[in-house]
Amino acid sequence: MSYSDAKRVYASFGVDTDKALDKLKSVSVSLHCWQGDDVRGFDTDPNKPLTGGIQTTGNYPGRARTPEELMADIDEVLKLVPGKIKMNLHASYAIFDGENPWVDRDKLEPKHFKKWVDFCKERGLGCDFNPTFFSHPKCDPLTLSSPNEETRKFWIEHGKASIRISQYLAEELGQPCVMNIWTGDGFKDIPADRMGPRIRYKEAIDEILSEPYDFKLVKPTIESKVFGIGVEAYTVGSAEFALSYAAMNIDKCIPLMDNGHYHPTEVVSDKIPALLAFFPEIALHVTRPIRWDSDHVVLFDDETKEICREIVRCGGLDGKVNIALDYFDASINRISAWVTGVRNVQKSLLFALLQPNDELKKMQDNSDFTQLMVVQEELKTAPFYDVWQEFLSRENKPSEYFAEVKRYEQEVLSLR
Ligand code: RNT
Ligand code: ZN
Repeated sequence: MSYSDAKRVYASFGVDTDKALDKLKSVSVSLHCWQGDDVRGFDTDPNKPLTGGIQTTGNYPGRARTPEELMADIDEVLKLVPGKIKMNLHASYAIFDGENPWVDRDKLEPKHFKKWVDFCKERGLGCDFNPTFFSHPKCDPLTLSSPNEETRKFWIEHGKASIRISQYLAEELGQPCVMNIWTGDGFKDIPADRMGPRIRYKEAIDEILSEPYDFKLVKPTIESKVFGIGVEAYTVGSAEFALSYAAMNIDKCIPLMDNGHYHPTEVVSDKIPALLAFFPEIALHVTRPIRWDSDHVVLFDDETKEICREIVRCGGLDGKVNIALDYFDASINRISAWVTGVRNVQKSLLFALLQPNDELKKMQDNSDFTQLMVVQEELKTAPFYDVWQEFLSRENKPSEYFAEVKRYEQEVLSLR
């Protein structure tokens, strides 16, 4: 089938494929730098274990070891993904050199991200940011919720430094910077005090957000989690904690949902309209949970499609939903992991944009559930492939990317 045939099929369902393609082009997806080096960063010993309840597994050759290697790998990804991309950095990816020697996380400054700003400017990208509250000797193991004054102070200073860096990124790049606060604070076993750490966490975030910033440019987000590896019994920043914090501070921050951070039968797709009934803006980490792991490569699967359908149906593409990727797989080619995940989010968004959403809503409101089921099922086998191929060709991106991934692996990654 060709694009024009596919266009006709979708038109018979009342869908304009050209309109869908135009919309998809404008949606920005935030690309997580940490897929390229298994979340190691450049500011601490790269051979230390990851802490904070997250883990990468696998030892596929070719991980990026320096800023130069990571940037080269991101360029390779940008060659292979269509659509609008934004960078997403963690503070641990600060770049130190002779002029700007190493400083600890509480002393980070915008200048440590100047090379990233240059990288983004040259490629016309915006940039999101994350303070890094894990994999560091000052995790005791708690950070913002630690009972130790000195530990807490260190991490609060890191949070404030991150606000200043986020403001710098937004100003330099002319696009808002989403700054995500996530800590892996929690306990392996049944705690004696669940309230104390949460009060300290709340007060610590208050202090971080007391650092001046323009809320139109810097969008602090609060990410919740259900449990992590080694912190199975209790997570300080639980769903209720994070959501309540965001709800009580609606003029200062927004909630972030990572779809790997809930109980297995809970779905973020259903939570999107629930939150948008109250919050003008939300943020997402799109990932794929499997059993105990929340960070597998995003696939073109039912829940990713459903998440994107809710984003589209709730008007999320008009500035209400900030979409970021968050996964890390060290067991396969990392470029491929990145590209596959980005493309699958975009495919899911396109799939959602190719639904006759107004018609489907009408069927629901008229209690015409029989037709609703039939039409939704018929649409699953509509010629989606041809519309996706059209998007790639309009964006001048190759349809097939595995051969190029393999070439880069042979010529670049395997030499590391
Ligand atoms: C961890 C959280 C968090 C991290 C990144 C690296 O479970 O999802 O967002 O993955 O900050
Ligand atoms: Zn996340």
